[in-house]
Order: sequence, then structure tokens, then C-alpha cells
Amino acid sequence: MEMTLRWYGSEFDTVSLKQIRQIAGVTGVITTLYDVPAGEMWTREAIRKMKSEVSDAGLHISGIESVNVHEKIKIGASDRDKYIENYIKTLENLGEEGLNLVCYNFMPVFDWTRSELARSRADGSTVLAYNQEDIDKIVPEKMFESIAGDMNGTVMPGWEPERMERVKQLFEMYSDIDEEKLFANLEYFLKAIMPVCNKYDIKMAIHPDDPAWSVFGLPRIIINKKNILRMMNMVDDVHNGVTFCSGSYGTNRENDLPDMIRSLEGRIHFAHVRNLRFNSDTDFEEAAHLSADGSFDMYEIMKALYETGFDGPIRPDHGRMIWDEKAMPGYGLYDRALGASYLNGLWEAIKKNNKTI
Ligand code: DNO
Repeated sequence: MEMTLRWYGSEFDTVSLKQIRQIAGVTGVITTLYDVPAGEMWTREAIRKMKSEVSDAGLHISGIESVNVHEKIKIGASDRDKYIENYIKTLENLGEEGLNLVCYNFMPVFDWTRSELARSRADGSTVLAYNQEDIDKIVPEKMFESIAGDMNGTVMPGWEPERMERVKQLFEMYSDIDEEKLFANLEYFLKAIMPVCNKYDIKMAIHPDDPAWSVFGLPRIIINKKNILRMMNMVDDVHNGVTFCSGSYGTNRENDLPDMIRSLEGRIHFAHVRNLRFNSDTDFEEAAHLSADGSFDMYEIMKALYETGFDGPIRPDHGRMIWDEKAMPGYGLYDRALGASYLNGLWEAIKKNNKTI
């Protein structure tokens, strides 16, 4: 296991590489070319520049989050091959540069969805939160406007302004896409990219849908054990793997997180570990990483990862906004640094315990 932090690049992140370098136990970053739109090819030159910026700061790139998949691939449009070709070339360029972990998602239109970006908690921190009744009242096209004011001047992943301008059109594109079609389009995409992944040993790690159910009537498939195992079997190659995100799968309280981890042994290439606090079945907020602050047993999650031999990067996921920090909601420095230290502590204890058994 390697502890990492997500970093959006110096142009977009409020957190610097220098700060990340000073979090004890964090050796790598998870990053991306944030300004390259989905569907465009990443050049070797741009990848090299990103790599050297990170290594100049005494860190290295542990994985890419994300190389986004163009909507035409997700809906299976007649011109999808053109976008798949660009994706393959991007993977080739990443592979040539020695980068071989790629996180992506297959969520229609919206990436993650929340009803609030800054819900106040009793301790004075603010967190991202989800309330189903509030979501039901939102007109999807107005989603961006409803959250824009809480972004602290940042561009949040999945909520890029150019994507939001096209929301209505995107919804129309999905009008005849159901879960079966989405699965078939995912299979087509994976089969097309597996040869390049095998050539460069690139591990693809699909991120779950967040929340793990359909929102605004759009189909969502990466939501539970049954579906993710179906996906693993559909393209049975170790390079077709998973980002295990506790906070996303955990939105559905029927998902038994340690059990899911065990059932995916060998196919989890990347882990996002964070905690949620449920106020009811339809209302949750993002808690501190500490088990006691939320609804998950973080020890059991880390233990399941350890016991299944997980050796990829982990990152603390969304943190609370604390100590008056102004940053991209979920992606401030302070609470994620606390999260990284806590998760590192759990891991050390689990490891030492296992040695004495
Ligand atoms: C949100 C993130 C997601 C994730 C993508 C992966 O904070 O976890 O945006 O990066 O779904 O492609």
C-alpha cells in the first residue's frame, strides 16, 4: 500500500506539492491533466511536464485520476471509435511514460452528485452532504447553478462549466440508454482498450457511481457487488479492475464494504477511503475519516484491504473543511492530511498485529 493525496495541478489546486510532501507517510500524488476535455488525446509532452513538476517536488505520480470517458463512448454512438482511439493513444502515451494506473468512471452526465457542498456540522466544520428529498426538487439543468456558489472559486471534477452548459443535450442523448445498454457499451470500451493495457501493464480502475443508485432517472451500473462482479467477469483480465471507494459504495447501506473488498481480491488497484455519517437512509454527510465520527468501521475496511494483499495506492478521500481553509469542497489540505495519518496508523497497527499471529 502506498499513501497518496489527490492533486489537481498547480493551476487548479489550492494545495501545493510542497505541502503534500510534508505530510508524513504520503509519498505519491494522484493527478490528471485537468484541462484536457474528455475525448481528447493526452500528449507525451504534457504528461512528461506533469511528471517532472511532481518529481521536482520530491514526490511521484502514483496514478491518474481521471482519464475521463467521452459521453459518446458511454452511449455507444456511431462515432464512438474515434474517441476510443484517442483514449487508446492516451493510454499508450501514459504507458510510455511509465504511468500505469488509470481511474475512470462510467457515470452518465454527472460524475458524483451532492445536494450541499458546505453543510455545517456541530464542530463548525463544513462537509459535502446528500439529501434525497432536496435532490428530487432540483431540475438537473439547474444543478450547476445550485452548487456553483459553494465551490470556493474552484472548478470541481465532473462539474466543469462546459459540461454544465450541455446538460439538457446530454440528458437527451441518454433517453434510450438503460442499464443493459450501458453495460454493453462499457464492455465494448474495455475490450477495445485491453490490448494496450496488457502491453503497458496499465491497470484500469473503475470508480463507482456516487451515490450508488440512479439519480435524475439516469442509469447507473457500478453500484454494488453483483454488478461489479458482473463487470469483472465480462472482461476477465486483471487490467480490468476497480477503484474501491468506500464513500461511494457506502452510500448504499446494503453494501457490505469489507465483504465487497474480499470478493474483489486481486482486482482492486486503487482505494479511496473515507467515512460517511447517515442521519437517515436518505440523508448522509461526509464525516471525518475516524470511525467514531461516522457510520463505517474504518478498521475493518483497512483490514480487508490488508488481508486481500492490496498493494496499490490509497488516498484519503473528501475531507471536511476545517480551520477556516478555503479550498475545493472535499479537497482541502488539513482534513485530508489528518485522514492520511489516521489511515496510515490503522495500516501500521494491522500490519504489526498480523506479524505476531
Ligand atoms: C469525486 C471523485 C470523482 C472521481 C471520478 C473518477 O470527488 O471521487 O470525481 O474522481 O468519478 O473518474
